[in-house]
Amino acid sequence: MSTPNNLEEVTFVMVKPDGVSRGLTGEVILRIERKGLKILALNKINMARGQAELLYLPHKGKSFYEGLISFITSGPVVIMAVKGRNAISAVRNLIGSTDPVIASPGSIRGDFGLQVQENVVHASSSPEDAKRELGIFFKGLINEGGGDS
Ligand code: RTP
Ligand code: MG
Repeated sequence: MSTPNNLEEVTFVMVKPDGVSRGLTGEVILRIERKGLKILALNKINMARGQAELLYLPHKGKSFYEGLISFITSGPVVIMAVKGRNAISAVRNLIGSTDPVIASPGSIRGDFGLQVQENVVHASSSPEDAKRELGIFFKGLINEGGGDS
């Protein structure tokens, strides 16, 4: 986890198919907004396999990669661009550790998950990842300045 540095950042957040089908989209949005972060853009999509492969390119070749691609394309997801002070670290703290069993109670995964793959939410883990991931799903938003209200 990087040290807070007072940067205004935009991060990519997604409610995964398990979170959407369980009706947890509102809960995730509530926690993001309650924290003081702003949702710049939001969309409900069925992720194409090509988009999933781009999103999870850093995991290509890992044992869980194929299962992850199948899972993430198995049903609708809700994608968001989220802005605020140190938004990347702030959202990672809100969502908790990858494995919901280990994730702290009070975090989204800690409160709502039990499976490492079906762990409710995704969020970018570094400025480089945020830029890359936003570029896949919200092309133009950053360079155009985004809607800031
Ligand atoms: P995410 O990218 O979804 O926000 O999650 P993360 O950074 O906490 O975890 P990451 O290491 O990037 O892994 C991406 C997603 O792959 C699934 N996974 N399964 N079976 C496994 O051991 C395993 N490890 C990871 C999870 O859905 C994880 O969120
Ligand atoms: Mg990750």
